[in-house]
Amino acid sequence: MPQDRYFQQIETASRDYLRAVQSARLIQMVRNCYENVPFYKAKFDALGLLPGDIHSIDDLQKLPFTTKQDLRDNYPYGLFAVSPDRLVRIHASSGTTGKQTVVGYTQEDVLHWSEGAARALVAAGCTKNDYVHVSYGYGLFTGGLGLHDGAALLGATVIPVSSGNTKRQVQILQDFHSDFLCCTPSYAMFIGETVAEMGIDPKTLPLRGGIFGAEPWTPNMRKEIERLLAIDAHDIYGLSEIAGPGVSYDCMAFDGLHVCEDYFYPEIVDPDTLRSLPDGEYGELVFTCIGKEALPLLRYRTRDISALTHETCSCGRTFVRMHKPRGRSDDMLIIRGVNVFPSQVEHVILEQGLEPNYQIIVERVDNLDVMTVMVELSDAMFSDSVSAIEVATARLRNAMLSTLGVSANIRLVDPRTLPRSEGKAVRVLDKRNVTEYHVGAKKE
Ligand code: DLL
Repeated sequence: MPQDRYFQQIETASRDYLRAVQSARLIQMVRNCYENVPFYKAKFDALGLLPGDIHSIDDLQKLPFTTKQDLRDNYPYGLFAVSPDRLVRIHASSGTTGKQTVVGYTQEDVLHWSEGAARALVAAGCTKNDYVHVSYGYGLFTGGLGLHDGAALLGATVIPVSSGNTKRQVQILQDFHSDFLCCTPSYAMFIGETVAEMGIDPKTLPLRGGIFGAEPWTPNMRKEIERLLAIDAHDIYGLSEIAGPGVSYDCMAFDGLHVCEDYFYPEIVDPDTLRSLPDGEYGELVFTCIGKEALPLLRYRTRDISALTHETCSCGRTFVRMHKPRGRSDDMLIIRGVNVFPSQVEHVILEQGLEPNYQIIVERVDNLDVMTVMVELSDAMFSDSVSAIEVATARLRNAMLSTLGVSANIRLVDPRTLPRSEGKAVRVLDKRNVTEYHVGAKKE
């Protein structure tokens, strides 16, 4: 019988108990920030705020926000609260331009982060008897080492494959008896397609589940991965500034992601007014680290758009749940004045029975924004008549217009012709200002 939870007592604690833990940790965190990070001392001074003004988690809203720009302005180590002798790890989130965001961890921080990842694995049904195949990239990106350390803490057997060489991944899945696969959802799709290409029946693979995250993915994409790999596909969320994968995770109820709120306290705010929003309302997700030593961020604006619910989940966990992030306030495309999230485009594609292998290209022609959505045909559709493909193109064009409120050129392309990704999928080519970014994470 697999264990229900990694840390039963805290994951099912009463709300009162959780609030007591959160309050005690916040008070300590605020002191750490004020005493050890000149950036926060200056912010507190400007607000006329002292650590002693924070008595409980209810005082959170008195605290200043922190942004990615603040991290960049203090590059690389300016917001760290500990001396180098206490640091045991550095990570960074990659960028296509500009400076990376550099983050650091003490031994204790790595332990808390690993615990988040271990909780995610257990929530997906993983046990210490399982083999965990990690195909997230290892390196400055937190995916590989995050799931690696989480699986090791659980006592499972880690297979640290990293990403790339997809046929070899499939061979390892088969030969090494991998029970759980950890990678981005787009790479899971690619691995699933490769399984099919290699003529392997996915049901013959030992694989039982997958822990997929690092980019937004729709419920339909989950179904597709589950079909391709004959597994349960679980979501895991995180961001390097807070703790890499394991900040939140979904359980067997698949009804939102449980936030490890004993370490990372979430809020939803209106991105324009910064006013706190109640349960159920979508806005920008903000996290305050309440158990972190090296980089104790206060009210960090993630730019991810989500909503919270404090209702107890049917799985019994009491941790607040966040809705699947539906995009970012900064990956939102504005096409002829209309806000478009790449995840909405994906949703429409899947609704039309097409494959979630797509790319969105935005250009400016004669001062007008033009959006082209390229979608790969499945092998079955590829062999359809030209007129059937024309009908599918027209249907998709109409569906895009009615859902997004803006028209898009549709190009259905041959199977396996769009670039595949071993990490986060590059979904958007915005040629208007010549930047290229990932769904879910604008890389600057
Ligand atoms: O992507 C950490 C991670 C690794 C999470 C492996 C899950 C699995 P960053 O590179 O700093 O960290 O990117 C963080 O990715 O703000 C979101 O926009 C996006 N993101 C991460 N997980 C999810 C998810 C890692 N499950 C940024 N769903 C975040 C949607 C996600 N978006």
